Amino acid sequence: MENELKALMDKALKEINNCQTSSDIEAVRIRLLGKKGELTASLRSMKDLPEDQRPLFGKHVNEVRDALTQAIDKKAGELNRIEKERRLKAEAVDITMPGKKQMIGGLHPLTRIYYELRDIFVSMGFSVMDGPEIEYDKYSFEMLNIPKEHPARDMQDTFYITEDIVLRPHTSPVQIRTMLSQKPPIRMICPGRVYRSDDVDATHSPVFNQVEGLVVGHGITLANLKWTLDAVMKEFYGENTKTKFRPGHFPFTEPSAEVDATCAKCHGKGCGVCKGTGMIEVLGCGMVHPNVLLNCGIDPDEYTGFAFGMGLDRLATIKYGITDIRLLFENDIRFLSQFK
Ligand code: 2NL
Repeated sequence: MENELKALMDKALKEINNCQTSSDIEAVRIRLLGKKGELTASLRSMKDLPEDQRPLFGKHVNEVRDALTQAIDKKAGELNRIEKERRLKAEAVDITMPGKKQMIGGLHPLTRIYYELRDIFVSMGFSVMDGPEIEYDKYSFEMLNIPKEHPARDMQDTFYITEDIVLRPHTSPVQIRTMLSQKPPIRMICPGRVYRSDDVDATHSPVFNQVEGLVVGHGITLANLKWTLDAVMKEFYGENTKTKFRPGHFPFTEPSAEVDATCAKCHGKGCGVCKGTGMIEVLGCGMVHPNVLLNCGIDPDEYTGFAFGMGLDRLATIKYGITDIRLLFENDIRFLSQFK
C-alpha cells in the first residue's frame, strides 16, 4: 500500500509537470484530488489494512494530498501567468501606429455653388421655390411673353414631349406658378435643372442648372435690381467685385440687361478666362415685362418687379477655373475629390 501511494505520487508529479495549459492542470486536479479521484480511492482502500496501520497510512495519504495540492497550485499559477502574458501580448495595441484614413465625401461643386448662392439670397429675405421639370408650353413660353414664332420655341432648341408639354427650358415657369398662386410682395428664387436641345461640348450640355429670381412689389425699380445683384455678386465672388450692366434683350423683361462681374481668375487684370477684358458675363436680368405681370393676374399699374437668371454651371466654371462643363456631369472621382 505504501508503495502504491509512493508510485501514485511520482506519477502524479510527472503529470503535473507535463501540463501545458491551465485547462490541462485543472483536469489533472480533478482526476487526482476530486471526489472520484485516485487519492480518494487510496483513502477508501484504507479499510483493507489492519487497523493498527490505518492511522499512519491515513497520515501519509494526507501528506501526499497536501504535496500534490501544492504542486498543482504552483503549476496552475505558473501556467495562468504565462497564458495571461501571452494574451496581453496578443491583444496589445500600438498607440503610436498611424490611424486608418477614412474616405470622406464632399459636396458636388454645383451643390456648393448653389448652397452659397441660396444662403446669400435667403439672407436677403428671398424664399426658395420648386416646380416641375416637365412643364406646360404655356408656362414655359406663352405667359412669359414669348410669342409662337419666337426662335426659342423652335423644335431645334426645346425638348417637346407633346405639342403642349416640354422639358422646361428655364426655371421661369416656377415663377409664373408662384405669381399665379401668391399675391405680391413676392421675393423668391427658383433653382433647378433645365433642358435645351444642345449638342454636348466644353460649354454646352442638354441638361444644365439655373437659379432664377423674382421680386414683385409696390415701387420696385431698376435701382433695386442693380443694387441687389451687385450686392449678391460682391457676396459671392468677394467684396472687391465690380459689376457692369449692359443693355440686353429678353422677351419677358423690359428693359433688360446683361451683367458682367470682375473676373474671379485675374481680378480684373485680364486673362485667358475673361479673354483679356477683366470682366466676365455672369447673369441676365431686367424689369418684369408688364405683359408677364398681366398674364399672371398682377396689375402692372400697381406693381412692378425685377427678375434675373443665371447658369449655375457657368458660375461654377468661373469660380473654380473649370474649363470644360462636362466635368460637372461625368462624376469622375478624380475631379470631384478636389472639392472637399
Ligand atoms: C439668363 C437670363 C433671365 C429672367 C431670366 C424672368 C422670369 C419671369 C419674368 C421675367 Cl417669370 N423674367 N426671368 C429674366 C431675365 C433674365 O435669365 O441669362 N439666364 C441664364
